[in-house]
Amino acid sequence: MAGRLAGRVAVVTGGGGGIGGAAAKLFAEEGAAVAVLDVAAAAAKETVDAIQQAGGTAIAVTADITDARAVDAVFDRIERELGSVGVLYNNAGVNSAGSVVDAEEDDWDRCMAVNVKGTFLCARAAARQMVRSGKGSIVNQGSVAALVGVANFAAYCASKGAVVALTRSMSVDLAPKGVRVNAICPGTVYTPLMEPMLTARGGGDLEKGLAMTTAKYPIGRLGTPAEIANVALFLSSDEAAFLTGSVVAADGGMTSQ
Ligand code: 1HS
Repeated sequence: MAGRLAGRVAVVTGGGGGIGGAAAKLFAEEGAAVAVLDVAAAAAKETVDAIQQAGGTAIAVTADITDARAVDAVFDRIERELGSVGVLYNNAGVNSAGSVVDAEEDDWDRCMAVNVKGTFLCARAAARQMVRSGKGSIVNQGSVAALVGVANFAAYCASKGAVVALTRSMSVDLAPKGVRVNAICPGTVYTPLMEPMLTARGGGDLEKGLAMTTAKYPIGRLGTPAEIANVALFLSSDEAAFLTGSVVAADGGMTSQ
């Protein structure tokens, strides 16, 4: 199949929906064989069914990305079933609640475990395969919350700051081995992940929270999953051959004010 990811094996974490679902479908349209990794098996299968119905190649895989053994096992399975991983989109992430004054320890731990450790573990498993084949591209999901303070989002901001720093660290280590590592910092995209935060911002009113959030974006609207997936595709493809360690804001101007 022709396309910008023709012949590649791509893994999309959190591929069961939202930005990850859009990216998995787009990567498959561009010729990749896609492993849709999601903690929710039914969601991963839904994305895979859509890819297969469109004539693409995909498998659904499930793992808790905070568990090193589970991550290593799932990447071994992907290598056996599809071949050596050439693209990883580390999209999976969770939200957090509260400022540093009222954030709960459990919430902090979960946010760090999924967003930071999960990104590290998946990157490690993928990078080992990529280094063996001498090429690869890893795209990590940062956030505008890594670049500016977002109110009542302490753990999330900290976790995404760590993802950006990890991206730069990995890019330096892996560039000589033919593996590029970049990060996207999306502004808010309306997905289920965002609903609790938006509702809390609106004092319990989701619509009000949405309006308050949209007002932060010079472009006058929130992003769409497809818009972020397009950036992930570009960074994953050879069109971005000279980009590594780049932190790409895709935020409708939110961090430029
Ligand atoms: C969740 C996503 O990474 C965006 S962080 C929240 C930024 S803002 O739109 O509420 O200012």
